[in-house]
Amino acid sequence: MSDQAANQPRYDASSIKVLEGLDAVRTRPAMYIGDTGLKGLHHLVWEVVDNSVDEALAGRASRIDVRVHKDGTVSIKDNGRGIPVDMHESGKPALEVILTKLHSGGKFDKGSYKVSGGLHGVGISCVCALAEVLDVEVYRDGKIYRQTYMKGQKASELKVIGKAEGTGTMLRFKADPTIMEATEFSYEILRKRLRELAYLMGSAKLHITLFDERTDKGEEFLFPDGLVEFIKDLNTGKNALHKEVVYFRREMPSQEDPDKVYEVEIALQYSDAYHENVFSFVNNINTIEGGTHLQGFRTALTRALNNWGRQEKVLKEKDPVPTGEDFKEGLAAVVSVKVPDPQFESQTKIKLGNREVQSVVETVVGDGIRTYFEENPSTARVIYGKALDALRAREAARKARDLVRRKSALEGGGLPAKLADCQKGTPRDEAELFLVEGDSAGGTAKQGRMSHQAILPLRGKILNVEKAAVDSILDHEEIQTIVSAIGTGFLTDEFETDRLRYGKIIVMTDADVDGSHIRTLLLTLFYRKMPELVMRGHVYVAQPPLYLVKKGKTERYAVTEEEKLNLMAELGLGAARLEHSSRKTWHGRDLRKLMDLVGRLRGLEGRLPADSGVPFAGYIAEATVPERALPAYYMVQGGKGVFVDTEAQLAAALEELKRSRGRELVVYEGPDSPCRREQADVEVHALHLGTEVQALLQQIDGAGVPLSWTRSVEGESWSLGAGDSLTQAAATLFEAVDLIQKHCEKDLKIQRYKGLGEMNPSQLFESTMDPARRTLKRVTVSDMVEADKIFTVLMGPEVEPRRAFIEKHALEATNIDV
Ligand code: 0RA
Repeated sequence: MSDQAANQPRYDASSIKVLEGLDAVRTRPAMYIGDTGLKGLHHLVWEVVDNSVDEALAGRASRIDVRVHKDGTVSIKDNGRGIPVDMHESGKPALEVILTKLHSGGKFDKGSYKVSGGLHGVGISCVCALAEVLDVEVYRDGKIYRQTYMKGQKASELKVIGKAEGTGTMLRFKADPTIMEATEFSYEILRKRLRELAYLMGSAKLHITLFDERTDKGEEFLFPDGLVEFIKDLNTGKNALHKEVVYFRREMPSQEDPDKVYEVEIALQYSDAYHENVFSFVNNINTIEGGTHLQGFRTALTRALNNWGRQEKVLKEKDPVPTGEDFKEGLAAVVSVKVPDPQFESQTKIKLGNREVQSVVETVVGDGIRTYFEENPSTARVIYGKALDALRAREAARKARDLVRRKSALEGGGLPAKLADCQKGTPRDEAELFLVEGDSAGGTAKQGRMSHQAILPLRGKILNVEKAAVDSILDHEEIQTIVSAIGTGFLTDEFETDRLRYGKIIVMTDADVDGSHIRTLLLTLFYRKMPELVMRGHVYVAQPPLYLVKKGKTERYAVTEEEKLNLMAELGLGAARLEHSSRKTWHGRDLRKLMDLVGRLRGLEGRLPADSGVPFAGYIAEATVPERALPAYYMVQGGKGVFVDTEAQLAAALEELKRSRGRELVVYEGPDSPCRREQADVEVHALHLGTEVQALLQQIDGAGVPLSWTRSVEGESWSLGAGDSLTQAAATLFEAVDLIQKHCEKDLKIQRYKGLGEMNPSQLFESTMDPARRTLKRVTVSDMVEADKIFTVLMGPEVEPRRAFIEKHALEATNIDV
């Protein structure tokens, strides 16, 4: 980034007005971008991307390249028309108006078919307002234009900096940390949305790429078949009932206002799965709560299918008619609509409210399905057959359930014999049900529990509901037991929240492969057959400890590896004392804090450029006193490395070297360099950790360490020991911390638990069940697409994708479900 401080903005009357506009964004960021956390941060990216998408929708752009840079900036580059740079009537370049004026619609409105936004659509000026630095490049008229802004004000004039081949826009920015709580972009968040966009924009053939320089990871998203590919992706690993994805798209003018045009795009395919998987979008935004468009789709689908059934006499006069519920089984569908003036129902704006959209979608889907079935009768036949099966299974299930109810009414109470219920009269919200792996751990839990806690021991693995039909699920004894203990009944249409008997349902399994399998099976049951339980946050996973750390009479549990290390420090430190030759000493909590800071500082070593050979201790020793500013570059020449503080100094050093060589230099700048390292005259490594390291150094200084600690200084030393006696000496703080770590491990007893069964009742209670001491993980379904994919791959019929998935995610596999 250049020119950052070069030109201070001029304040004439008009620019003051502009500033007022963007000031509003800076004082109330949440009003414009939702929040200042991760969501808001990425909202800034979507704001820019939406503009590029608009160019693509107008048929003027075919690529969007998103890149997260090492310096924490993100850049979005497209090959659209480029933001106009000519003079606006205000006497400023149009670009400047667009970047500094809130909602600079009007003159710059890009015509009738701007459909993106709705949720986004606050304008790129908001991005400019909330960026510490924003660089913009416009490629237009054969020239490259460039300008820099800081916190919403221009920091340089618009300049031509070179010749351009095509047209387009590149915006690169860093969020302003004085306003935004989150400033680090997440690859996963970017990936998920860009992929979705590429599917939704498929028919416009938009090519999207994402690259993350921090990890050298990148992906391309190009789905010319759009929603059809989206559906194929959703159905990976499932057995499709018909080969071709049903697809149609239509534009419909509004009845009231013929200038308003709606666009409806639908893709669907049935598989032999037992659940549905439906996604809906309005103007490319995922409406997770659905709305009128989805309602229209469901109504029309049910009606069109039953009309076909009657017409073809597959459905006889007196037969029971399949309902919407029956047509859901095995359905994967994407409903994407473009609405010129979307109205969203709730605050969170994820449910479409426009009434007229329902009838528009009904018409399009009704016509579309009818035509499709006329042309593809065999597809209609299998889909209808599947719905009839679902109907019969539902009937059979109802009869079976009635039987079970009658039976349990006869037997009294109706609660399973294995259930050790909580005390009568416990308020429901306080009541907890533990589903425990194995009879033996179940027994232990029963002995250790409190009166508001119920225990249901489970024997072995429950049925995989992903693969089973409704009647066999109902026949499964273990599932019957679980469902009747919970009280609600199951299978969406039979589910009654009011009959829920516990506020928390807690899955408690061993921390091993079997345990994780049993946990996944249980969560599949809840997620698929009683999704309300998950949505309403009633389902939890217990966190049994992996370790017991003991010192003398003190016993503490650790759920994770990291917790174990912290505990070892905490308990092991005991009377340990660290002393500097200046007589300053640290012990107890102060010592722990110092060790933690030094540990975190060391953790940063691994994030220096891998091939740079920068000596970490040497880098730290360069820190200035007292600001702790750090050099920005490491330059290696003839095998000798030197640190260089600033870009200007680097330029001077390179210039000097060039003069002495009498020719252009070959410079190696890391693995992406065009030249081979061995051929280079000089290596230049940019060090990006400056601010992070600086912050830690300052915190360590703040812990009272003499400022000289970053270097080893003659006559200064560290010593450590316990109580009064100091027994060991170290030359540097790093060395001293190593020695203390070793000291901590003495006198500690560490026990590793292989399962719940290895604990006695009081251990199990205090580590895992006691509300005052335990940690529980609430199960959420934050990403339905990913969650569904994982469930399908892990639980579905196909072996090969499962094997590949497990290999790829060997380490995460135990945590995917929570
Ligand atoms: C205003 C008018 C025109 C295009 C744009 C803005 C525009 C903005 C962004 C932001 C990122 N990429 C963008 N691409 C274009 C219309 C330009 C014309 O009519 O020539």
